Amino acid sequence: MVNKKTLRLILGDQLDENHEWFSRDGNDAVYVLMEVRSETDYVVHHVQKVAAFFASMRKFAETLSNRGFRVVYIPLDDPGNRQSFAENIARLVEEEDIGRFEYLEPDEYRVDRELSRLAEQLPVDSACLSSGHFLTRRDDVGKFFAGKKRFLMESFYRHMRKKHGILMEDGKPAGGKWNYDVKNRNPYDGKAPIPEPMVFDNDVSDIVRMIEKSGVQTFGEIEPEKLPWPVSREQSLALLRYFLENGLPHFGVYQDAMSEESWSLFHSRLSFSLNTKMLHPMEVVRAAVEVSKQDGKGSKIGIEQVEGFVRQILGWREYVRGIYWARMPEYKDTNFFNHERKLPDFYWTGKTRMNCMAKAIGQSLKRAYAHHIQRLMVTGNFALLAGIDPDQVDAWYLGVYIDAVEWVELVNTRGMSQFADGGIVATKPYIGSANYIDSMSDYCRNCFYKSKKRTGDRACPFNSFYWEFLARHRELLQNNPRLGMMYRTWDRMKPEKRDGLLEQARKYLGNLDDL
Ligand code: FAD
Ligand code: DLZ
Ligand code: SF4
Repeated sequence: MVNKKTLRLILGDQLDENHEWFSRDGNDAVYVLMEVRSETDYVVHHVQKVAAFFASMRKFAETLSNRGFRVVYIPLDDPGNRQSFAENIARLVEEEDIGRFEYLEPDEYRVDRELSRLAEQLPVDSACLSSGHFLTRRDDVGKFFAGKKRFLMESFYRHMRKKHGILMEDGKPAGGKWNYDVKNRNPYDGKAPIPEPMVFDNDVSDIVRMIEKSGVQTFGEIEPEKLPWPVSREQSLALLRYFLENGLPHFGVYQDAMSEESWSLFHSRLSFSLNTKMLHPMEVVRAAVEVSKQDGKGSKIGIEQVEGFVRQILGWREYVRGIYWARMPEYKDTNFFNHERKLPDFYWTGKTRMNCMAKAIGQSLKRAYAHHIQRLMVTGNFALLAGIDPDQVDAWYLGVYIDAVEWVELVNTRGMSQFADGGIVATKPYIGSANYIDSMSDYCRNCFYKSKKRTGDRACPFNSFYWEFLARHRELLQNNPRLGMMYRTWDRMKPEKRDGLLEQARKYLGNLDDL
């Protein structure tokens, strides 16, 4: 009897050359990658994001073929493409001599359900295998916090440091402290030269033409001959090396800074490589720790820089993924404040007189990238203060960023940024007035609005929004110990001052699109 073949699905965010599926060159399985409308259309994506995923998938397929694996690649415009994972797999199983179907744990709930339903229906054996793409299993975080109302990232992070022996010395945190955040909150002061962002100039004109011809709706800008994002493991490793040399030495100190001088400052821009699995989180963490040990006795990279970076990957990244799997599908519908205002049009155009918003949105549309504090304290802060419907906020974040995949986008947006989960992720809403933005950036000095003004002509909207938000949600928030001081300040204000702030905010809120 002739052995039937095994069909193995590789999703667009599973481009891990070192997975055990590929541990020896060539084997009998048939590997399939597919460009499908179900993935291009579940939200409107930035054109760079679609192009970068497709270019990376094509490159990956080519690498596997060169290593002797049998690869089926279904492009978006293939006439036989049935435009969903399930339907294409069903067709292949029917038409090829397939005896078994295997796939790796998908990272998105939507795809997970689609594939588990498919597996039940296929006429052949199926198996869903662990991907090994993370440092935790899907349910580890849920188990770690079992029975707790709040999921404190810090305790999970310390557990991960100990478990993996990262930045640990004799059972204690290297340098004597777990957390160097206080040293990591500087605005950019010009003391270190900002590295020029490393770009790759990948030519994706064919892909962009195909996307357009197929009628896929996208937004944002692209130079099709010069896609700046890494689309292979080789390019990803080059970006990692560049970051270790140029960004990491100042990563921690400026990680919350924002500046018109640079769109990525000292950030790594490795999120696309990590989320497509072209890089493994542990190799990135270890590389950062290793490089900080070099240079003989006195390391040139301080512990507060490396710890700040390690915390993002070993801590935050694994933590948000765990929350996603612990709380889906309900998490996607959370709306603690019952916010329902429409997302202003300027999120799609960048056209607003608020300089911080124009800069953060403008670079997002142009580059499919903004760094963390722009996402959290500018665009996210504004949406939260203005009471925007979290579904619309989510759709924007899920579409616009090169690294936006739901498991990481949703918890950051709904949870961390919009407090829509009522405080599972954040101990208090991340809100700030112009005072915060002015202290961490140079945006306010070139703004139409006046950062110091709370009411009246050209008063910065963030100022009155801040107080109106606290007043509006007093019942939900006043018992939060981290907000007590703000409510006391509000209560001490003269009634006319409070009324003035509320009136100013309501005036602006009535005409958000005109800001
Ligand atoms: P760096 O600052 O260089 O950090 C290094 C790495 O740490 C990142 O590449 C990323 O893998 C990880 N990391 C850092 N912060 C976080 C975090 N909060 N959660 C998870 N991982 C983190 N990140 C995404 O990967 N995809 C998203 O869709 C996404 N959406 C976000 C939405 C909002 C509202 C907010 C506030 C944050 C979001 N983040 C998201 C987290 C973070 O902003 C990005 O990971 C980061 O900006 C990517 O740029 P970088 O690679 O230069 O990061
Ligand atoms: C983001 C994306 C896009 C736009 N298109 C595809 C695609 O056509 N085929 C594919 O396999 N993956 C794509 N991706 C990434 C997927 O959305 C991601 O692989 C799944 O959501 C699983 O997490
Ligand atoms: Fe943003 Fe207000 Fe500063 Fe203008 S003044 S940049 S709107 S915080």
